[in-house]
Amino acid sequence: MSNPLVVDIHTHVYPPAYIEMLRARKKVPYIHDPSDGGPPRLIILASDDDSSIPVDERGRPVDSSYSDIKVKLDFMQKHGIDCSVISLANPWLDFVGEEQASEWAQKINDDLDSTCTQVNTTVSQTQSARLPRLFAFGTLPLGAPGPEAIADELHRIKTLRHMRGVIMGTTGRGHGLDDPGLDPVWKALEDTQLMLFLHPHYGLPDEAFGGPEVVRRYGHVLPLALGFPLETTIAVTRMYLSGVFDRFPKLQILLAHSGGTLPFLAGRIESCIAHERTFKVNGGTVQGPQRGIWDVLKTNIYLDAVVYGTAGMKAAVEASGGTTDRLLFGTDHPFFPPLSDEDEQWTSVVTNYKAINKTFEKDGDAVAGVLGGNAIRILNLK
Ligand code: 5CU
Repeated sequence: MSNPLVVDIHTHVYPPAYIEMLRARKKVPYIHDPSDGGPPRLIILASDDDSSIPVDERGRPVDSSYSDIKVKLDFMQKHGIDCSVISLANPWLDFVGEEQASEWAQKINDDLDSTCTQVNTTVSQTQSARLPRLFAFGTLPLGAPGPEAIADELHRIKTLRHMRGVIMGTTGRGHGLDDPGLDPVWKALEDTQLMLFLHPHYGLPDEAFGGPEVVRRYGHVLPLALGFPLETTIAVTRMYLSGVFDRFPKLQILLAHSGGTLPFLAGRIESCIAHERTFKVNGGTVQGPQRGIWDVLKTNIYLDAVVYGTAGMKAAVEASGGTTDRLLFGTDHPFFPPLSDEDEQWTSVVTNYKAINKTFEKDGDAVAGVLGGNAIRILNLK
């Protein structure tokens, strides 16, 4: 089989204007420029802003790979990636207040769309590309005064040429994804048929890991390896429990990091619901979800293949109803760069390539689908 097309659907950017907004801030999320002229520090997670650590050493270094699209294109070339669906990185516009949320969302979305136009036009003029190089997931003004403004931006995003969906965190408008106030947003997502890329940022409270001292001891391992996937699992489970998928059966949701732990826990969630049957909402009793969780997984959920191992990959396929058609390759660039400066392929990316090849080694069509064919079909990347 000829080389399959490779599409990266999990790859982030901070456009330069967003970087400057973070640089102007002094509380999380912010960028700090060390006084010794060392690389700027990205302090976005609550656990990054640890007052027992000098501010010059907090968080992680942030270099041009976060904001310069040329660096992303070099990364794509080095890793054999034909096309990337870029999205704003966390924490998106979650912290932007109601006066400015819509303005910032429009600015970021227009900026991403025009970056795609510029790159795709240049590439098509100079090289024989097998696919346009870039598409994008937009961002939402979740802090806007009402959900209607979010729905309006979704309808506007739908008109932008390279937008194929939107990325969103797990808190919604601040009350979680079972908030009935989000119904206009779910409706707009259904109406536009834009993909919702659901991505974690907040993790779990330090206490879940044994307190701040324990979190500090192990750097980013506990928040990123465990906090992020559990956050996603909790968010989508709350959506499911509150009947969002009953009310909006046409939602299309791509879950980051292969659904967190949802593929593994779906059976347990189903069993616990069967033993509870009804829930208490606003002092009354309501029925639990009408649709089964396996049906939702097969109909409404897509999973990225950013899971770094065959066990997670197999769980993702199993949870998708035994098909590889809903699994999509991603890199998480620019997060998880190599620790050394060597000019080599990133271990984080190579590990995911290997996991895909090893899991589906006897099935070339499955490999081709997961690497790019599924994304091209599902997101219409032509
Ligand atoms: O693992 C990831 O996706 C990420 C991410 O997106 N943002 C971040 O701060 N760390 C890891």
